[in-house]
Parts: sequence; C-alpha cells; structure tokens
Amino acid sequence: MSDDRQTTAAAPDAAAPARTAPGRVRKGRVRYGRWVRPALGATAGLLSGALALTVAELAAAAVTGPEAGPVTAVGGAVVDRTPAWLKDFAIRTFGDDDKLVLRLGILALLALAAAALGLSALRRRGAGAAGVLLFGAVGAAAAVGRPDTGGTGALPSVVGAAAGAGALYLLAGRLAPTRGAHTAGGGAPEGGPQPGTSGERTPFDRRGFVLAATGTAAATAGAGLLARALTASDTARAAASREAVALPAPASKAPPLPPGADLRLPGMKPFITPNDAFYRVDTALTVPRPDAGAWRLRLHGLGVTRPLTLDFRELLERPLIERDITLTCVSNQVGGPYVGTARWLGVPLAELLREAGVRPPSRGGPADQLVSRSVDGMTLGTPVETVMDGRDALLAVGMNGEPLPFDHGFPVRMVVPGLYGYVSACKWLTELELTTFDAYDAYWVRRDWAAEAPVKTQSRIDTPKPLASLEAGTVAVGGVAWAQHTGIDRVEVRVDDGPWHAARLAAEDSADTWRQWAWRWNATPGSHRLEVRATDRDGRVQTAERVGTLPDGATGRHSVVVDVT
Ligand SMILES: Nc1nc2c(c(=O)[nH]1)N[C@H]1C(S)=C(S)[C@@H](COP(=O)(O)O)O[C@H]1N2
Ligand SMILES: [Mo]
Repeated sequence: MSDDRQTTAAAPDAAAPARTAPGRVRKGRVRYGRWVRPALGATAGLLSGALALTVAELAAAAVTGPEAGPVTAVGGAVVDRTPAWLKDFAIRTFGDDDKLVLRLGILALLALAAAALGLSALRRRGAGAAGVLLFGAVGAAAAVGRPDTGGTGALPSVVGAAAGAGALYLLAGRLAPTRGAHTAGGGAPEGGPQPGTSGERTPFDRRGFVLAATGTAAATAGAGLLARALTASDTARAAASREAVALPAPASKAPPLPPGADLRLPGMKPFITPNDAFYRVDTALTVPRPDAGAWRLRLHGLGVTRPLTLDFRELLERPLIERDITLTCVSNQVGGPYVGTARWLGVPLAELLREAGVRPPSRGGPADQLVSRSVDGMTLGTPVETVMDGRDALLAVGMNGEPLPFDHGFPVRMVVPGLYGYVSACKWLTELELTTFDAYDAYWVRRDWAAEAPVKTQSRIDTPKPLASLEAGTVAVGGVAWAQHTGIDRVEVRVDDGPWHAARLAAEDSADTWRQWAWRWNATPGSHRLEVRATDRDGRVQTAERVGTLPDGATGRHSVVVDVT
C-alpha cells in the first residue's frame, strides 16, 4: 500500500525514470545493496534537518535575535527546568563548558531524530515531513516560553521547520522506487531492490536525488553564511558600542592594592583576577550583547516615590566609585574555582534607591526585596536592607579598568559585597523593582535555592596541588580565604589532623575581598593531608561540617593530599 502511494507521489517527477535510464547505471555498473536506500533516506533526513536548523538560525539572526533560535530556545527551556542537583552536577562536571555540552547534546539528539525521520520518509514522505514540522513546533513552543523572546519568538522554528519539511518531502520523493525498479523489486517492503535482482537497475531517481541533495546542502551553506554575516554585524555593532564607552574617572578611587596583598607564590592565583580568567556562571546559552546606546534601566515598585528611567550616558554622569570586591558563586564546591576578585567601577546603588524615595525596612520602607531583571529575563532578589546598609553595593559599569566584558554583564551589572552572585550580581541589568520576599520568588528561589544567601566563610589551598609529588624539606603552602564584608581574621593549616598552625596572612585589601595566606611546611617523606580553615572577624571558625551547595552554599574544609619523597 504505502509503496503504491510513494510511487504515485513520485509521479510529478515522471521524467526522472527516463533520465536514470539503464544506460547511466550500466556506465557506473553500480550495484545497489539493500542498505543504499535506507542510508540515503537517513542522509536526506540529516540534510533536511541541517537546512531546518540553519534557516531557523538565519531567521533568528535576521528577525528575532539569536535567543529565539531553536537550539538556544530549547536549551534555555532545558536549563530552566534543570533541577538544582543536576545543574550543580553539570557545573561541577563540565564547568564553563556546561553550555557547550548541552548544545552538543541537543544537536546529537536532533541528528538522530533527523536520520530517523529520513528513514520514515522512505515509507511515507508526508509523515517524515510532518515529523520535521513537529520538531519545529517544539522549538517554537520553547522559544515562546522563554522570557527573553518577543512575540515573534516562534518564527525561526516555524520557518526553519517549513524549509526542512519541504526539503525532506522533495528528497524522499527522489528516493521513491522508480517504476522499473518497483516492478523488478517485486514489492520489497522498503521498496529496496533485492540483492542480485536489480544490480544493474537504479531503483530510484538517482540523479534527481543527487541534484536535490546538492541543492539542499547548497541552500544550507548559503543560509549559514548569511546567518553568520548577520550575526557578525550584530556582534560588531554591540562590540562597537562597548568600544565606544569611555569610562569616567571615579569620584572615589579604590585605594591602591597594599603591598603584600598579593604574595605571588608560584601556583597561587593573582590577587586581582584578570577579566578573561574570571569565572562565568549564568543561564545564557547565547551571551546577551546589548547595545549600550539603546540600553535603559527602569527603577520602580513598592515604596518608590520617584520612579526613574536612566540611559547609559545618564548613569555614567553620576559620581562613580571604584572598589575591589570578591564575587563568589553559591555553586562553588569547597576548594572550587567559582570565586574571583575584580576592581569594579560603578554607581552606588543605595544612593540611587534613596533618590527614588526608597527606604530600607529598618526605616519603615514597605519593600524588603530588590528584584533585578536582566535583558535575558533572569531575575535575582536581593534584600533591600543589605543593599542600603552602607556597604558598597554597585551598579557596575567597569571591571578591572575596562567596560564590563559581555560575558560579565555589559553594559551594567549589580555587585553586592558579601552576597552570593545568584542573589545579587545581576548581569545585563535592565530593571530594578522594589517588592517583598513574600510577594515574589526570583528565578533561583523558584528552583529551591535559598531566598537570602550571605557568603559563607571559606578558604582554599592553591599550592601545592592535589596529589603533587614533593621533595622533603620546606614546602610553601598557600591559598586564599574569604568572608566578604566581614573580613578574614585568621587562617590555620594542619597536617594529617595534627595541631593547627597559624598561616601568615597577606596584607588586607578590604573586608570585601579575599585574603591570601601562606605557611611554610617542613615536609617529611610519606603521604600527607594538608587542611585549611579560616576564622572571620566575627569570630566564626570555618566549620568542618560538610554540606552541599544547595540551598545556600557549601561548607566544609578544603584539604589536599600530597606525596613527599
Ligand atoms: N542575567 C544573569 N545574571 C546573573 C546570572 C545569570 O544566570 N543571569 N548568574 C548569577 C550568578 S549565579 C553568579 S555566581 C554571577 C556570576 O557572575 P560572573 O559570571 O560575572 O562571574 O552572576 C549572577 N548574575
Ligand atoms: Mo552563582
């Protein structure tokens, strides 16, 4: 039955069988094994899938912005639905590559699905094409459900799927058994030739398939090049708007780094983390690249008597302060890398709030939560009391002497000393709304993370490295400790659960930054475990009790096992 339908469907290409007349085939003496049509069917699926994705990316680049591209939208939907433990696992396992892994995973699944649809199109090409459209619907739904796509979010997936479905329909038509082969094949269920019976027959429109496949591949390449050119010009425009930023001199400069704040021990991280080495944690599958010229910040909400909207120039006209602040991620494991220190330049946030009429709860203000929103729809909630308690909460525009890198929130992000990033450090900021913790749960809070999360006092051994082979004698042990906005008072090291030894503390830059430490160890042969603990200025000794990162940050002590000979 279905074979007949296929043959009928192929009828418009009636000229094809003539073109693939036995003469052509004889020339090549091609033998068509059982696997040829399935292989070409899968190829047709892959080619159509590639065309669908590329056309979708082109539509996204041309119309909606890259965030509505199907892979990005589906990936974003996956990220948003990823349970906290899995997100934690992904960050732990893949680190900064987590998004690449997700993207490759989606592409691998799509490739499998495309090949399967290509196979099914051999039997019913309408069904194969409908399958492609179904995938388009999934992409469209994902895009529409994203907070950062407008009303046209579905467009790329729809247009891409239409192109892919059309291509598959066309390609599968060329793979339908030609009349001659159909007779010769004797009704093989897949329409494929029986080995030995049709070795000299093209069982389908070979030339037509090659032409259609080449055409599909060429269209894909063309759409890809065009998409790339459009994206490049968008990226270039955003990059130009960043290049054009001239950061004003701060009204209040950060004091120079005290000599001795950076111990410069081999194996330790520099005190100031260079921008390109600064950890990155966010949900963005494509890094938002706002144009600073079009950027606006809106401040409004509960208790705001003078709502305001600022553009980037107006923000830069305000007095800026420069501060060294250490930023930490709640997903940082004990001993982990998600902590870094930068010299930030920014507008004091508390002043801006006061100008808008905001009072902290302790002074009768009705709002206890400041919700920051990014251009990609992320929401973070910060206690108003903390932002207004006198600490240097910033709307940062500069990071280590340059405008914020796109990865770190250009043109404006929040930084609040003493709070984990997910409750304070909104990148690509565009809106500040005053509300209450009762009335609104921000993004991570809806995903089981704590609503309020001050940084926990922590310390890390950076040298020697785990499992290092050392020579007996004097070994420099060193690392960092942090308790932002409280300050580090003491760091101690011990070997093999022996007595604690006071480490030498580097000069303190500020209570808002980490502090390096070092200890000279007289290492004796054998396997040894070095362990560190910090005590902050509030007298809190870093606990040995191990808890995971969820819901409000890991505790426990970092230790390193080394081998001394
Ligand atoms: N828009 C946006 N801002 C965000 C996030 C995000 O996912 N989206 N992640 C937050 C988290 S969890 C952390 S730890 C910091 C990390 O900032 P960084 O990437 O500049 O180091 O950004 C915060 N700001
Ligand atoms: Mo984070």
